[in-house]
Amino acid sequence: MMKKTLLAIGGGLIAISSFAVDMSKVDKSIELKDGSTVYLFKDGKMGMENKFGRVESMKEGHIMETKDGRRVVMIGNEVWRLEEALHGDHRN
Ligand SMILES: [Cu+2]
Repeated sequence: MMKKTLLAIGGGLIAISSFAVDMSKVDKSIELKDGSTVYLFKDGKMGMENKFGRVESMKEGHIMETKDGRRVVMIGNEVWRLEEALHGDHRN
């Protein structure tokens, strides 16, 4: 789900997305207990984003706990792919 934030800049209203993930590459995202997010790519591999919105490297096989108490095993460590999915639209 996209959270839209309205910012008043120079008298005009600009809608920005605080969640700029290219969802065409990401199958789903899972919120973790510590506030970070795991993005699951369509090929089953994962990338991690910490609670500050930065892409983080994590060892494959690491067990993470989701917000609702389930366990997720880290598959892959798609740092660069996630970086591109999250921030690729910032580049020209
Ligand atoms: Cu992880």
